[in-house]
Order: sequence, then C-alpha cells, then structure tokens
Amino acid sequence: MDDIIVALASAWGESGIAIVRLSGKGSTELADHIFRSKCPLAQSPPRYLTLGKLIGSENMPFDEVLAVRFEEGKSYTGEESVEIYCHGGTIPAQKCIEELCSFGARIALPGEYTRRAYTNKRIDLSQAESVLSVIKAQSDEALLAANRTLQGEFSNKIRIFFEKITELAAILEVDLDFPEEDTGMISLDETLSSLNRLIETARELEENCRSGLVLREGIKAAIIGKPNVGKSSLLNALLQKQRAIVTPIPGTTRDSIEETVIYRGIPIHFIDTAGIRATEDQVESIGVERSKNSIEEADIIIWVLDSSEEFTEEDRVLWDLIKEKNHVIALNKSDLMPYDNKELLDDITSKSKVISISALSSEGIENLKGLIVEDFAKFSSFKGSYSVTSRQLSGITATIFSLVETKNALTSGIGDDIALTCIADARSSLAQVIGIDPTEDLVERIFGDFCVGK
Ligand SMILES: Nc1nc2c(ncn2[C@@H]2O[C@H](COP(=O)(O)OP(=O)(O)OP(=O)(O)O)[C@@H](O)[C@H]2O)c(=O)[nH]1
Ligand SMILES: [Mg+2]
Repeated sequence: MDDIIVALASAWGESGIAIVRLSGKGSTELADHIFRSKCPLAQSPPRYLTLGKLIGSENMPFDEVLAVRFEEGKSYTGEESVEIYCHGGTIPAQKCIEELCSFGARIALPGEYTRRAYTNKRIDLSQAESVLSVIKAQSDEALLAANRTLQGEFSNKIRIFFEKITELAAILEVDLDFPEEDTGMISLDETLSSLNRLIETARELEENCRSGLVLREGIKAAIIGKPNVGKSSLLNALLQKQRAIVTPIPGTTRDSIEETVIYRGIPIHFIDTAGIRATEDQVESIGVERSKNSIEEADIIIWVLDSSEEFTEEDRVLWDLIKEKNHVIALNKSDLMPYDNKELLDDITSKSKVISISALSSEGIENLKGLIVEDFAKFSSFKGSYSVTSRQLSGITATIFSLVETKNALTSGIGDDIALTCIADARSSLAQVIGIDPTEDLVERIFGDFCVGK
C-alpha cells in the first residue's frame, strides 16, 4: 500500500485518448519528473486539467497531454493520485508508463485501484464487486442494477438486516443465560414472529438478487439434439445471422459454438452443439463428448426435435440424458408436414415446456426466448434487482436456511443453545455477503477477477 502504482485505465489499442493512472503517496511529485508545463502539477490546483508535455530521456518530448492531480481522500482510491491523458494508441501510453516506472512507480495488479478504495474504506466489498458489474454490464437493466449496488443501496439493506439479526441473537442469548428468570424481554411468540419477518425480508432480498445475478451473468442455454434436427439453423435464427454452418448432411457441426443474445436485458449464452449419436468418426465423437458436457453445464437445455420425422430410439436415448434437467422442447421444422408422433411425444413431454418452431421461417423464435428466461427472472422484480455475484446470492440463501433452522429449533424445543448456534450461522453468512470481517482469501478472490487499471 505504500508504493505508487501505475496502469493504463483505458483499453489498449487505438483510441482518441489513453488514460494513465497513478496512485499512492508522492504520485504528483513522481509525475512531475516527466510532465512539463508552465507550472508543475504539484503547484496546480487539484482536480484541474493542466496542458503539458511528457518528456523522455534526454528531455525529448514524446506526447502532448492533459494531466490532473487528486488530493488524498478525494480520489477513486482515496490516495493522492494523478491521471495523465495521452494521445490514444498503445505507444504514447506505454512509453508514459515505462518512464513513470523508471522513477519508481510499479505496474498495478488487476483490481488494485479498487482494492485500495476498499482498503481506504471508500467502498465496501459488495460495492467493489458491483464496480465489475458496471464494467461488464451488457444491457440497460444490468447497468441500473449494478449502479444500485454501487451506490450502496444493497449494502445498506444488508447492514440494516444484519443489525436486526444481531439484536434478535442478543435477546436469545440473554434468555439462554438466565433461563429461570423472566427477563421480560420478549416472549417466544414475539421471537417467532420477529424471525418470520426476518425470513420474509431475506426471501425478498434473495429474489431481487437472483434477478440481478441473471442480469449480470446471463443464462447458459445449450442447444441439444440428434444430428440434422436444425440446431445450427436455430442458433442462426436466434442471432439473425449465418453464424454456424448448416447443411443437410447429418454431423455437420463438430465443435460447440457459443454466442450471446440480449433478450429483455438478460444475456442468453446459446451453445450450438454437435448432434449426439453413436459415431466411429474421431472428430465427431469428441464433438459428441462436448455436447454431453454442455448438458451438464447449462442452466437450461433446448432439446431440438425434427417434428417432420419419426421419433426414434436415438431421441429416446437423449431424452434420458435431459429429462431430469431444466429444459424446453423445441419441435422444429413446423413449416413441414408433421410426422404423427403424438402418442409417443405426449408420453414424454407431458411435464415439459414444449414449443413449435421453424428455424427456417423464424416462427416461434421470440416465444422460445420468452420460455427460456421466464423461470430465471420475474420481470416485475427487475426494478428492484441488485447486481450481485453468485457468492453473495448463496450467502443470502444460507442466511435464510439458518434463520429457518433457528425457528425450527425454537418451536421443536430441542434447545435454545441450538437456536443460538443457528442464528449465529445466519449472522456470519450474511456478514460475508457484504464483507463484514471478510477472510483474506475472499478479498483475494474478489479482486482477482478485475482487469488491470481498475
Ligand atoms: N424445412 C425446414 N428445414 C430446416 C429447418 N431447420 C433446419 N432445417 C434444415 O435441416 C438441415 C439440417 O440443419 P442444421 O441446422 O445443419 O442441423 P443440425 O441439427 O445443426 O445438424 P448437425 O450439426 O449435423 O447436428 C438443413 O438442411 C436445414 O436447412 C426448418 O425449420 N425447416
Ligand atoms: Mg449443426
């Protein structure tokens, strides 16, 4: 934390401007080694842009830039900082960074600026995580959800909730310490109704986080089926472009292809896979293995059937792989004469979502997207959704679990000490969500996902 870090804050490559950011005590003095202007940065007012030149070895100017300094406590990291706006492109910024390093700056680690902001208590852990959600947002809805978390709305909610659990835990503890005395603090009925209220609040939070997580991460939808049913055609119809090769030859697709479509603000990651069948072909069989892996990894499976063909043994084998998973059945080629598979299909599809589509004419494609997202997010709740990570969501789920356990322990009379343990678990699960007393390992993991320069 004592050294001065430097990195490119904008993306590498050709651009209008490239921003180099320095942070740490002494950043201004260090920048003044290479910045030439009417007055040094150290003497210019903070937060004002100053025009100047960057000079390299032998005092040769190599770029005309704007620079600004931030005082300690008034920057992104909370430390004394400098930003230098070079001309875009890789070389000016690269040279600027090299020169600054030659005077003692060190290249920042991924996420180190945000980590310093966190260490200096400018933001908490969930806000730090939402910085990444803002950067990675793929839709307006996702951006709004990320900002709600970044502004601290989510942390505040969790903090208030945490206080309430702590209060109840304290009351339970007093009751346990003085079991014979009527402390008069709170009756069992009151405790239970407090618990019920807490559980209800937590469930609401969980719902809002679940939809926020979907906005942030998206849904993995694997397109699965036997060869030639129209999987690649379906991918192309979804993307509205000819992304995957389509031919009448079974076994066309060998490798999986992943592409993302944004639907009502939700990124859906579609994976077109090789048709699953028994094959001697070495390349194809690797593809088939990948398709089977996709079945395991997907959030939802789109099982494509050719409605103009007879339902075969191959389809039934696939059904066995899919039936226990979250899935939608897409009866493709609705533009052709249907084969009469009714009895067979009724038997296996009675509990599934089924939709008739034509990848050729695009009939049913919009409805298919609707079916895919409907279980993952209630649209009404997007307004209040919080952009969280799966780690944070599981923390809330664990909190609910422990609160319910607390309630069970109290009602079944198995002992107040068990109830106390359960409510302590609820507290610590919730604490991890926004990083109250986080472990070092957790902090490492969170900032490890960031890019350099943020
Ligand atoms: N009439 C009609 N033909 C379709 C439709 N969808 C796909 N096809 C045709 O079916 C054949 C196979 O389509 P693909 O999209 O390559 O099928 P696939 O499931 O990806 O096949 P593999 O990659 O071999 O597993 C092609 O000739 C497509 O033009 C449809 O909705 N209607
Ligand atoms: Mg294909």
